[in-house]
Amino acid sequence: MAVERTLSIVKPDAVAKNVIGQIYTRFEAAGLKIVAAKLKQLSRAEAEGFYAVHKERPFFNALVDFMVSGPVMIQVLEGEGAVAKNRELMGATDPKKADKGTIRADFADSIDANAVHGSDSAENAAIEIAYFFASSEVYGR
Ligand code: RTP
Ligand code: MG
Repeated sequence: MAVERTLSIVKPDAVAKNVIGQIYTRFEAAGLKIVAAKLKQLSRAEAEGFYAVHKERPFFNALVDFMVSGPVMIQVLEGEGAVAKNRELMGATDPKKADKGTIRADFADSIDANAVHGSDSAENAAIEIAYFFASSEVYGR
């Protein structure tokens, strides 16, 4: 499997719960390397732009409200099959449906406050990484 990169966000609920380190430990234990990271309060415009694919969806305003409710921890993860591996670690969007032992099962409260974001394809990962990081800020291989 190819070494690839994915964009991960620890969302405001998990930052407020003080579990950034516990989530990072899961990435590292799965062989994913953190090659860029920043703690950031998103503006409304930044959150709307990031989730623009969802702008016609009924949950869009609630999603943006939530994403600007506090700082988020944004990172680039690098490793073999990083996109799928991160999605596996995260678990299903709705924590009630997430497998035991996944990040969302263990740290998320609801489908809105669901602890983490992860890119859903290598193509979107490249777009999402460029949305938050200059190439000079990513320290991968
Ligand atoms: P994410 O993009 O945040 O990693 O989550 P995801 O791929 O698992 O889910 P996605 O379909 O991309 O939806 C983005 C975020 O919108 C919220 N959502 N709410 N109320 C709803 O039916 C609903 N559906 C999605 C979730 O917070 C989800 O993470
Ligand atoms: Mg998504």
